[in-house]
Amino acid sequence: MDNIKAIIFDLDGVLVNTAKYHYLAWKRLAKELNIDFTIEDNERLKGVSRMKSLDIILEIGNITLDDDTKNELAQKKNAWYVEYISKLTPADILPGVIVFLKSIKANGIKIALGSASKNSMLILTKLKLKDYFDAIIDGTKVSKAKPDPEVFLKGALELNVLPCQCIVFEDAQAGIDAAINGGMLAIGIGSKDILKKANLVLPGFSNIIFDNLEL
Ligand code: B16
Ligand code: MG
Repeated sequence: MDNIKAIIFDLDGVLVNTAKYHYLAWKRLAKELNIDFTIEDNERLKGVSRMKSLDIILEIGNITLDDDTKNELAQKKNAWYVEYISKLTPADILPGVIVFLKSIKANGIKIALGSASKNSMLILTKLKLKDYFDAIIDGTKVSKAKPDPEVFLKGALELNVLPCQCIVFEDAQAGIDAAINGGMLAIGIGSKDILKKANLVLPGFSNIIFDNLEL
């Protein structure tokens, strides 16, 4: 742990549970398209880009559409999603996150965001979390989706640290793969059964401080 200089956080599913709002908005769209989209299907969308998520839903419904129609549908889903997350407040930050962020800062470790979401800025603003971050890399700044390591490597570069000096916190297998592909340590937030390749898996940040992390 002595060589660790930065921590990079995924957003959805790690700092805040926005997955439920993604689900509500995709479910609404699926209903309009007469596709039966379940909460189990929603697991496949975690950490995946907006367009790839739509592709998965269309695949479930066995529907093929042209790019213009797909763009329209993705925009429609996003408008609903933005409406849902407009109600987010700091009370929606997941338990233990603030204490953990403060313990990182107290150790002189830098903090970055590495999220696929193009709505990251809006979410961080609503949660009043922006000031904790020394670098924010999100879906508006990357061209390659996780498991490509681009989002995390850009974070390391912006913080001026080496990938091997970074720990990534992720809730999606694609994100764990991205961290490992980038030569970083990966800590999963969630279940060991799903996040099999992570160096460590924690159920969440309750009672976790940087000083007590054992890797
Ligand atoms: P948006 P993360 C990801 O965020 C979500 O997990 C994923 O479900 C979503 O489709 C993706 O962001 C794109 O989000 O439509 O807001 O651009 O987990 O990488 O923080
Ligand atoms: Mg996530």
